[in-house]
Amino acid sequence: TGRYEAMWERLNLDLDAHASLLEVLGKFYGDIYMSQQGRLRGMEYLDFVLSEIHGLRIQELQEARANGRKVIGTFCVFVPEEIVWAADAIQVGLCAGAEAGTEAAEKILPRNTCALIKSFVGFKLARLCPFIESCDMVVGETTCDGKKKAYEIFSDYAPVYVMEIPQMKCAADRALWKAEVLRFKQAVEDLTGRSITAERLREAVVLINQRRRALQRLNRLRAAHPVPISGRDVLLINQVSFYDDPKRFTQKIEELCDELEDKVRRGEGVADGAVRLMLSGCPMAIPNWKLPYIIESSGAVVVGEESCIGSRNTRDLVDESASNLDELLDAIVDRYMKIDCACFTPNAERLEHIVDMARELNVKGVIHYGLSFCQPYAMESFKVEKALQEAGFPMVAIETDYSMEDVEQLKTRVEAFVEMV
Ligand code: BJ8
Repeated sequence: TGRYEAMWERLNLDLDAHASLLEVLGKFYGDIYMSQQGRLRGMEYLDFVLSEIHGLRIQELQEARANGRKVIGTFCVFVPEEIVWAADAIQVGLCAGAEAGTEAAEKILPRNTCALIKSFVGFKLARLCPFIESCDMVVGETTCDGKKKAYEIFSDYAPVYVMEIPQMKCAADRALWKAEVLRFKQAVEDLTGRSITAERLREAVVLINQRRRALQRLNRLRAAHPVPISGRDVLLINQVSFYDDPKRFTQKIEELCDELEDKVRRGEGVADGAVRLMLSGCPMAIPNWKLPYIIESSGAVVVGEESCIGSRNTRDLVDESASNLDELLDAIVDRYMKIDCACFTPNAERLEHIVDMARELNVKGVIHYGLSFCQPYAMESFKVEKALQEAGFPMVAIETDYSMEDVEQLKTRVEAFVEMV
């Protein structure tokens, strides 16, 4: 880490607190990831990317900025990434999965705010995140009330731009969303000084679709018995997809999938005899690996994530057949309108997707994951449970945050569920 210290100092990080964060993260990663048996060759790339999380990738962003490119940070899969790449800017998903900084966050936010929100505010206030410090624009969105109001506060500390997200899916909502996509396009063009042409937008659509296709392929391979890859490895892959270079990442995941295909052909898997479970609910931002680790230490294996850091972000592609700028923008608008976040009402398609996934992946049960104080997902979990029950899948709802205090308690609940299904 010595060679990056000057860069972190330039980014105004709190060097001591940052050093302890990296130390904790490294230890946590060792326990949860490196301890797995028969690790896939393809995961070496992910190990490398993670070991360089605040190093090499930040250096790349800094170099890009020195060459005049802009960096745009996001917290939600609603932000149309294609627009950002088409303006030759770089999009990074900002992590919000660790407890560090919570104390600072609670000085300007209510304590009963979900951990994800406290985390992104806390990382900024405690000067721990080189990604936020590398951003020329941070995009917020009007999804849940917590985030919506937190961006107002956050805008005192970072260059925040807020997109309005519709709450329903009628024609008027689509029109609102289209207007918002156009307004965002203008904002990105203003920031970068580049105008988005049909040609560049199409290239960006293909670039991001390719990444989604690679992740779809990965998810399909998990339908195999036994499953060829652990759930926590796939979670990490999904998390890294938000901040790694998309082209390089896609190529590495395709290689990993080749390896998995061979494994499936040979009938090899991880966790032989483990109970197949699926996760559904709130996103697990990096480095939030708590629940999958607990599940996979309790005689089960996670074979799917119905989540924004999971299939909700990869399921739908943008139609590539559009021939001009307007059509491409419409295709983008339509693709993002399909997102079935619990912030929508009604949100029946999410229930269908969950049941379909449970069937396709042949799971024994579903664990619904809610972050404490997250109302949209907590409310919706009742409907999810009912839909799953009717389809013959048992579900347990687990609510937690990022602290490690409840690990034993969660383990007991997960073990009881694994035994029951
Ligand atoms: S599209 S899931 S990424 S909003 S956990 S902050 S909902 S109180 S994250 Fe999300 Fe976009 Fe929807 Fe996906 Fe609020 Fe709940 Fe916290 Fe949440």
